[in-house]
Amino acid sequence: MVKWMALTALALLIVGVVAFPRLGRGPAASAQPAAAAAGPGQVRSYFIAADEVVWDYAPSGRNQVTGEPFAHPFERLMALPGKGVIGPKYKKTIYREYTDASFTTMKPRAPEWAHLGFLGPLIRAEVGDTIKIVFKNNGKHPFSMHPHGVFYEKASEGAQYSDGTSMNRGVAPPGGTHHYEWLVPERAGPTEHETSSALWMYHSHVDENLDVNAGLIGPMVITRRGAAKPDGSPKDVDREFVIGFVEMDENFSHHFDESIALAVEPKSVRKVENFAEPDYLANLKESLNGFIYGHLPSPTMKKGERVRWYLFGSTNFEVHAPHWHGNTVTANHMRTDVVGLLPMGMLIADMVPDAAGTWLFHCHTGPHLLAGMVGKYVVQDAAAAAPAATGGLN
Ligand SMILES: [Cu+2]
Repeated sequence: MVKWMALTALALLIVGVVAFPRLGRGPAASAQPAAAAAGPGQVRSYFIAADEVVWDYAPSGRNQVTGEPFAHPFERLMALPGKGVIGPKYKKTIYREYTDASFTTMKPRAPEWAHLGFLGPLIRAEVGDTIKIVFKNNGKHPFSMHPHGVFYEKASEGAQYSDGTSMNRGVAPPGGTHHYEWLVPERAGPTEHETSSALWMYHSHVDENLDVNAGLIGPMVITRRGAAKPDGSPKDVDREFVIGFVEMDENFSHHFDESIALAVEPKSVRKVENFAEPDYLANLKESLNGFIYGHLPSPTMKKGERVRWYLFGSTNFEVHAPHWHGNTVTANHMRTDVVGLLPMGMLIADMVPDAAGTWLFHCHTGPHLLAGMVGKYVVQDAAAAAPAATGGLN
């Protein structure tokens, strides 16, 4: 009996030694470590294409902050068509959401998300979920979707570089499709000291500068496990806004030549590399989600609501200082009304507005404000009807 028990114990020990590494640590498990990293949450599917568009940074042709025609020479340089400049319209490639893998019907963007502008669709998940994306490249260059924060295998990284293997890491050729699978483990969500949701981004990372300056960038919000409504948004927040302080260097976009062709006098547009020359600056767009000089569809909320602002920067040489007039926020546990964004930096600011009115929201970096990095947000009295669809020019 003792001998049998000893043999059984020995057998269990051997099985344990052999089997245990397969569960989490041995070579056999390395093909799918992600399953253990995420959790038994939902699969959230998205169908996203890279589409070519002509984007207008200032569609009304007027300064929507002053309410006047563009007058200052710098405003005119940035926002009006004319001799030697391209004007407010540029050829771009942006991420757009579709209803299914046929990519025939675009998914309508809800009115309260009109402020996203040229940003890609908001991808949402809760910790424990899996994000699956079918990506269709309708552009003329190879493009990808490279995510920040979430867990991915190489095939879902969206960036090609030498690491000793030759596999495709998630780049779709022109006309091609790629399937991404991103897992959402705890480390993709907020820490216990943060708000109930975390902000990330995704962007194309084939020729990163040219791709992002072409327009391929979008937001992703991950909500703490158990803290999300069915749509993935945090339960403890009434209203969310995503604002990219997006400096688009159109001089370094895939589409610069095509954009020059949109100018009223294409032959008069000079290509220069000196950052300080007006011909260069005219194509350095300091935008909020692709809008300049007050054209951002105004984020609209009610007094007393729990409002979450998700802010991020883009990929050029830039430092932004988002500033709210009229109300304050809590960001990084600090009460403030100015925050800072480094290139591709991400930040969450929570606001419970107590001052009703239409207020400025702008970058406090002087040259950026001059170049049009300014919009407005609206706080309605609590008794007002539901906030109207934000049409932009209010
Ligand atoms: Cu700025």
